[in-house]
Amino acid sequence: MTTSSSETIAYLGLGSNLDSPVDQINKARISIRGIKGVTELAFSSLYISAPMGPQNQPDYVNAVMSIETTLSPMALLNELQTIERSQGRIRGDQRWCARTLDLDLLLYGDQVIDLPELTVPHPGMVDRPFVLYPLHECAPRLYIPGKGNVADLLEHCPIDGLRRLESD
Ligand code: A4P
Ligand code: MG
Repeated sequence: MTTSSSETIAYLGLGSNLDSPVDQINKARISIRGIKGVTELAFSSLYISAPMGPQNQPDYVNAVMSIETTLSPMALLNELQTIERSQGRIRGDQRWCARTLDLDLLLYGDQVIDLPELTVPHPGMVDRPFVLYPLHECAPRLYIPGKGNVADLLEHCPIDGLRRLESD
């Protein structure tokens, strides 16, 4: 939803499976809150799941954060990549390899973006339990442009071993 004050609601996917993943996610949350032009609206529980893709890597911890932002989608992506780098993210040659931190721009208002560096809604998000479950927690009535309601998508997405981590 784009509001009249040019604030846009966006949804971010956070993931980590290296170097204390829970700490990595919590640290990233604090850094995202610190971006100028970003206000946190909601933060989901943390979830743990087996890796999608190559299996010779640790389990992932994932969460979803909703924000209100005055930044453009590209400016927001740049800020997220700066945070990934600051937390030691190294991009290997292999797709879907282990990482200290992965920050994905899942949704940006109701925009559909198809640029070489940015695809929104994030490709594959509607088939991934580790995205849909935390997203549904943040916004149970959300509509994903061109895809459907998060609640309906969740109903058709097997939970596939995803577990919610108890908060302390
Ligand atoms: N890019 C394009 N669209 C976006 C977007 N909406 N958000 C571009 C963020 N980035 C976007 O990303 C490669 C390029 O995608 C960026 O330079 C950006 O310009 P990357 O983070 O370097 O590569 P990646 O994450 O390895 O690739 P990809 O295809 O984005 O992977 P995903 O979809 O992020 O999946 N298993 C579990 N259980 N949990 C996970 O979180 N994550 C992955 C990675 C694999 N397996 C997983 C999980
Ligand atoms: Mg990614």
